[in-house]
Amino acid sequence: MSAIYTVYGAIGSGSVPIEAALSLIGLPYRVEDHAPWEGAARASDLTRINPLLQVPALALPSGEIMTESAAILIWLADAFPQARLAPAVTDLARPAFLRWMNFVSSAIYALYWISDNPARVVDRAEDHESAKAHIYDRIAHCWGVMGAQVKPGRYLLGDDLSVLDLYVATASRWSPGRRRFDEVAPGLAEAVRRTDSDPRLATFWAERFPFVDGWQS
Ligand SMILES: N[C@@H](CCC(=O)N[C@@H](CS)C(=O)NCC(=O)O)C(=O)O
Repeated sequence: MSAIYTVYGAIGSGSVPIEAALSLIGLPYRVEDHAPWEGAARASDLTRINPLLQVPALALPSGEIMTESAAILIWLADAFPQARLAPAVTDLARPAFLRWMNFVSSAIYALYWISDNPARVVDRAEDHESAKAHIYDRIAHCWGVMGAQVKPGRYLLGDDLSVLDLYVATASRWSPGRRRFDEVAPGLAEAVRRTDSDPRLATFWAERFPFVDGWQS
């Protein structure tokens, strides 16, 4: 048993908000990078951690493995309340917190299983690009739905940064990209930008999801 947390992840992937949360909480952790999208052979050592061959996963000091980004983020925030990374269970913002954490996971993140490799569900290669375009339209629509209903303060759920901010700041950079996110959910843009530029995360973002030229598209 190790006293530190192990994140199974990849640069720019769904492990990024988890790594950011661990860093803000101040927990000791190490990252084991995997790139499951590079093929089953490269990813095979991930099977003992996550039989779905996906990152992120988190190995707890107890040895227990968690998968599912939203569950991991909610658990971390709840297990370490002193970091104030989620509204408490009795807080009026808690229902919205749970709602949007699950929305990002199920309505948006889950779609990348298809868009990252349309051959999983679309047989004809010539149809893959249009399948991807439809999925990106759906993702933009979902961000728009969220943008129409969430009324941020300094951050998405009010004046405190929560793991929802870390989750959205990461996922909104995936295709169709932050520029389109800002177009469809303009009311969320400023709060998300505040998370991008949080000074406590500057080194972290540079290492794990750098804002390179053209990052918004
Ligand atoms: N439901 C999972 C989705 C994880 C996921 O789709 N991860 C991507 C990387 S960001 C992945 O590992 N893709 C490889 C694959 O699905 O084959 C979660 O929320 O953690």
